Amino acid sequence: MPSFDIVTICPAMVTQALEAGVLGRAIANGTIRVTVRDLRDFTADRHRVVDDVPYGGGPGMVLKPEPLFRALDAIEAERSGPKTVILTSPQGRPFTQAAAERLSRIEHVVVLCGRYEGVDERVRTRVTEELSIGDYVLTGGELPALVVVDAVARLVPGVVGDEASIEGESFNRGLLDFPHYTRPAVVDGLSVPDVLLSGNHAEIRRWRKRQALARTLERRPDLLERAALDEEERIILQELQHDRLRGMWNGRMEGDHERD
Ligand code: 4GX
Repeated sequence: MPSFDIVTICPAMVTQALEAGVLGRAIANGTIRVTVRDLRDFTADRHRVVDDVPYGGGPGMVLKPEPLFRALDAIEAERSGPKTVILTSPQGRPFTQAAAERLSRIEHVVVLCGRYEGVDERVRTRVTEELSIGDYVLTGGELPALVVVDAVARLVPGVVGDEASIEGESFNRGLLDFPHYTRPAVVDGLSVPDVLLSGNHAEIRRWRKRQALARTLERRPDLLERAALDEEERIILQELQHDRLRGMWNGRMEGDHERD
């Protein structure tokens, strides 16, 4: 069974989040196992101090190395086999769906939640990968740890009810998702696109492909460089790029007209 250890100075925040929703159910029924460890339990002093001032001066505090080393020693003593130890930080490599898929094939993953200005640099000797969930600054590594565990756990067979929803989904093919609709067919004067009511499944498939490609081209053109497109998708993409160029050209010509 895949299992995770999360080491944090804020175990309540992590535990609470894990009790709810799809992950909560997967943990309750034993599909995955998550152990939340309080970093303060691995301190040796009366005040359970986990942080200290930075050598060289400067603002803020740094997580002390010994409690993190002792926590990792305790986790390693409980298990054999290779250790995957993740540190979440803005300095990490981007956490992507590809990374989630790789991690979902690993038996046991340890996630260290950083706090304050970060962790003593020597802790990185025990870290196998440093991951960032995005280019913004949070107050701690707990939310990133939960993001990583959530994205990885949902790929474990049995965690998400419908396996087909993982297979067909956005990012699986490296593209953004197509638009979804449900009943009623009209709401507040807004209709569902006719094609989705047509019952023509070949047309519906093509429409969805075009929508997914158009959105990706518009919002995340960077994804198209690595997307795995089939022949039909390559043709649709060429059409969309052609339409886009023509739109820009026509826009310029209208502008010229207005200036006359
Ligand atoms: N994606 N943060 C970590 C403290 C810290 C700093 C350096 C270790 C090294 C973040 C993110 C993120 C804020 C979590 C700083 N820990 N983590 N924390 N974005 O912003 O992963």
